[in-house]
Amino acid sequence: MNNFDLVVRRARVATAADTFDADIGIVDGRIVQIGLQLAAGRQEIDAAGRVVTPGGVDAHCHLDQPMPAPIRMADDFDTGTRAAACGGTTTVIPFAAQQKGQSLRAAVADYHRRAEGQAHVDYAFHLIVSDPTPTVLEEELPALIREGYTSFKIYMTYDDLKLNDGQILDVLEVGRRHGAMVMIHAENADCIEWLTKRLEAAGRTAPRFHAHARPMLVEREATHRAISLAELVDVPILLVHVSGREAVEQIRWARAHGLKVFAETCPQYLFLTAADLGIDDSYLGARCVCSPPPRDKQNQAVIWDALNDGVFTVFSSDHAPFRYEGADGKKPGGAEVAFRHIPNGIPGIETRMALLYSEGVLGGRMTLSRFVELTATNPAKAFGLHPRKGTIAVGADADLVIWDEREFVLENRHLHHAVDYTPFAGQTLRAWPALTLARGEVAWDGQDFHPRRGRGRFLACGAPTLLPRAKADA
Ligand code: DUC
Ligand code: ZN
Ligand code: ZN
Repeated sequence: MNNFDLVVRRARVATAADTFDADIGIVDGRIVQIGLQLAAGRQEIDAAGRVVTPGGVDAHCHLDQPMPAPIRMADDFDTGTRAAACGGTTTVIPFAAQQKGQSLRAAVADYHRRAEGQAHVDYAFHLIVSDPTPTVLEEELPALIREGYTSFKIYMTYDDLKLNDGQILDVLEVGRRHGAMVMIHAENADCIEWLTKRLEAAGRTAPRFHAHARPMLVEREATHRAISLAELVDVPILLVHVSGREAVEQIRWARAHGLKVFAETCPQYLFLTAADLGIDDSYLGARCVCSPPPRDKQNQAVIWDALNDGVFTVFSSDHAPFRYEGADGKKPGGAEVAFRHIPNGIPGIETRMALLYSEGVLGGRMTLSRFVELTATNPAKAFGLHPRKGTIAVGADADLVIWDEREFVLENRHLHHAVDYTPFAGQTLRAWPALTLARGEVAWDGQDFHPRRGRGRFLACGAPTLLPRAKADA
């Protein structure tokens, strides 16, 4: 009789702590044994000494998020989680976004309808709080946190989402009282609007001017303000999509003062620069319009250093998928529009893991354990999914990636998202998943995607475990 449904043999297992050689025994989608010379499984996969990491946890991605017409996200839960699986990500955490005037409950119910029965890998939800009414603060948020929505994102920019400082304090207070993780998009909205109007008055509306409207100081100022507001409330925060030196300096300052400030960065700040938004007025630069914008090579180096020395806890894609051609994406209504009207965001859910593995691990910039920590273990801890997700351990879900170390030049035709471009085309990759297992099922075999809508299940999140449990309020 076989003990195991599946045995992954001769794996070079990498966790956030160690790298070691072992076989991995799987029953009912869970890891039940890790050891040498395990008994036979009903199915066997020979990893042949290749590196095996936990499946990635992409803790910041946008899928099928409602947008103002005519704009529409290209990826829904079907295509977005298909792309995730093919790129080695087995858990995604997109956002149930509250519209102003909408109840948070309604936003969550709507988002469940979009996800239900569609996903190929597991998913949890963050909440976006854009309208923190007394009902939201006192009733909806506490109840939703108890039900497994333990993180929310708030914005300091974007007219339809931004909160003022008083509202931010109110939301932070709920985070503190109920032990939730508050993610903050830190850019100063008034500075951006002031700069945008001046650029428009001067006729500077091409995509590349998006970066001129959002210089690093608008991120620095908002980052410092977010840190100060969190200090006032005495609550941990996670600053998302940090782009360069000035925000990194604020985070280092906060840490040096003993503040519990976590930070996330994304591939666009390592692999793109502002030049990708265009060096002339060509509209093609719209493909790389995202916020904060990519900076320059010096700032890329700052982000690499900060990834290694612990400033960053999480590496996410911020996948925000809009088509370039077609009227529902980067050309709203079919027109080449002024930069303020270009939907912000780039696709990256499928390329996140391979970019960091290639340039980080194989490029000699970080250890394999640090790669695992940033792409899987820490995001699982930050959002209360560890140790079920984000590690290779007995009892964890059998979400695994076997890595194939081979060199190729990335093209959009290699990818499985529903976007008509990748901003990372032309990058030389040195690795790609040879196999992705999602709860013990082959989801990607190195050549083909193995679809099963509904394989992905909703995960209720627990409390973040990056820090010791906070003391209860007296
Ligand atoms: N910026 C965001 O804040 N969210 C989605 C994409 C982007 O560029
Ligand atoms: Zn954001
Ligand atoms: Zn985002």
